Amino acid sequence: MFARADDMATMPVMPTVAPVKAAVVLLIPTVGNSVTGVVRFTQVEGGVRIVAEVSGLKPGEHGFHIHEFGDITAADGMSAGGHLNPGHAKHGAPGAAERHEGDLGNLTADATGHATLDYVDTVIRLNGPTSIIGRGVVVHADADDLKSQPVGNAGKRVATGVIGVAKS
Ligand SMILES: [Cu+2]
Ligand SMILES: [Zn+2]
Repeated sequence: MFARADDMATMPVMPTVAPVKAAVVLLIPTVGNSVTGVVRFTQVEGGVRIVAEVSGLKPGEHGFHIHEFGDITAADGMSAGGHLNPGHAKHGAPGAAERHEGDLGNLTADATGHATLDYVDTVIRLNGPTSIIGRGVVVHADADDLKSQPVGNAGKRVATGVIGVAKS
């Protein structure tokens, strides 16, 4: 929308920011661990596609969440806080009727410690008041049981990263 030229002089200049279409996370191991990876979030029809590639894990399931803070300065990852939960819901599975925004379930590592994940999440948002931008991603030592409160009993944090805006 363009204002008429004679209105422009008195109108405040409103910054325009394009909606976020994609985001990326570089996962960095917490102290004493060697888990690394990349997670991409992309806006698609019906939700946000999550594609994760993680390595250096113990074989088996590992809790995988978006946490409240993009602060990954603590050696043990605890500065990322609890699960992203703007709706004050209970912890649950990604497909559950009630869950935290940040509840992405588990990564499943193969015998070589490599895990991949690719699904479309219908709850998380790249834009708006519950946006995941600037929040943290945490990979845990143990499986998320998808029901224990408040965090699924997933144990220590083996890798953390910050969700940043990506070009695509
Ligand atoms: Cu977590
Ligand atoms: Zn949770």
